[in-house]
Amino acid sequence: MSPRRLADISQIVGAAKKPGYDPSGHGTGIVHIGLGAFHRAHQAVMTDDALADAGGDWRITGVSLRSTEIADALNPQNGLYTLIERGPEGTEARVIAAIANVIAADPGGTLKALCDENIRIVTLTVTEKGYGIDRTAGGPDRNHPAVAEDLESPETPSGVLGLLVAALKHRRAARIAPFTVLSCDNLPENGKLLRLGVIGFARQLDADLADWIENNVAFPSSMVDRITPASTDETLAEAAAQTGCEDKAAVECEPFIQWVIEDAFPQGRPAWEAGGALFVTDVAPYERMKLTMLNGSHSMMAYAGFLAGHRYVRDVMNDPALARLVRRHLAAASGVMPPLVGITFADYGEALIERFRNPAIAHETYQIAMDGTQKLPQRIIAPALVALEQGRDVRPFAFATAAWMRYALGRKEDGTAYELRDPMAETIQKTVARLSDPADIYDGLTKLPGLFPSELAESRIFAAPVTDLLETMLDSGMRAAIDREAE
Ligand code: CS2
Repeated sequence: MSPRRLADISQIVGAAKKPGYDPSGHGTGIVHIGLGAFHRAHQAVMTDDALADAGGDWRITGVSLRSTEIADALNPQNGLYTLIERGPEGTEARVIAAIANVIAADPGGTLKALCDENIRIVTLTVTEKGYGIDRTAGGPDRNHPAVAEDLESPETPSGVLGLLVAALKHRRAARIAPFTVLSCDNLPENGKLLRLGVIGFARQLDADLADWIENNVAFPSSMVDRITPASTDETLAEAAAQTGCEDKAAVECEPFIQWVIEDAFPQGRPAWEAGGALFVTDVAPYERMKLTMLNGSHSMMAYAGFLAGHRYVRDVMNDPALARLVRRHLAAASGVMPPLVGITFADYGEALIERFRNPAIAHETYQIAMDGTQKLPQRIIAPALVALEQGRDVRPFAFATAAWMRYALGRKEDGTAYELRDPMAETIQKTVARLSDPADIYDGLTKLPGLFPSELAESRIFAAPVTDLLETMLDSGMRAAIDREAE
């Protein structure tokens, strides 16, 4: 007989830890947009800790803008799901009760939830491409489909900027205090960026509203960190073993968790420090460190590792030549940042190596390779430019760039095609179609809009190693390129 579906804490019969509070005693105070595995392994967990420690009406209404999959999994479970932490020494499970309900593919329902006076914070994990912000100009990106659509019909929005602005407009008119907007995506100064996007979007419609948002709404920045691979059947099987219940929304992650948040919450906030959150006045240096070191080396590993035939990050770390290149990348990345009080970059790098090596985490290189055009600017290109300006070694960044360019060709060395999974996939394909000369590929890809600043792209110091490395990757293969580079 198959086990009963998880729907109530009293059903849990396995080793999984139960929530330290009665969820029915707490109202909702947060709307979270982008209810993927990462949110369930990170902010929802810290909120669960905060509820257990300090109480409050801070449960979460989750929103999935397009897909209904997670709502179909979580709503029948009353928001309960199992978190599986996999460390080198073993696995621990706990049931999280912070999510109260899920709204899916329902813009009207989402707007209503955002207008609810009990909601004091809106958190977001919509990925880099989800915001619709022009990062170079700092404002809404009119070419983003949801932005374009919502500017046409701002009363019935369905995208991030449109929904936030419509909700703030309604709250202002109804004299309900605005919510605080907290971005939790891997973008530099994510709060500032989102603020510019929201105010810029509002300004297209109503200058008074834009001014009011500017003066009344807080957009703290935050740095988030926890390695969270996509859930698999094994995740669900582990959850069933640990809870005695069927759980279709289980997630798995590493034991490490970090959240650094700018403390600007005029309408209050959960006691997230109970889960280990660090509140600071300036998140930017923490964000830069994480994006440049963790995410930068992740992207390098993803492109080079995928093409060298490594399915998981842990396999990359078991490849001695690639592991050397990861260390080299981390060292170069730590060289382009000003010091951060209280943190030794070399120690942070060693800790990252241990995390990447975690044998219990199956994190696919193909998953990390997704959305390269959205990730490269902050992970590889900005650090490369700093290295160039400071006369430092640009080679590690050139290697990562060449690996991405090789990946952008969309076929493995045996000719098998794979999907690029990038919002610019079509443009990339058009750009590289029929190109075989590394210099032409370099030229085409560095001219994609908004990606490579011309100071970097046109510098021989950067262009020469990228095209040389790309040539080796094309002529002799990724394996040879890695081995030669690691010598
Ligand atoms: C990864 C991140 O998929 C990716 O691009 O680099 O999701 C990474 O695992 C997280 O940022 C870790 O906190």
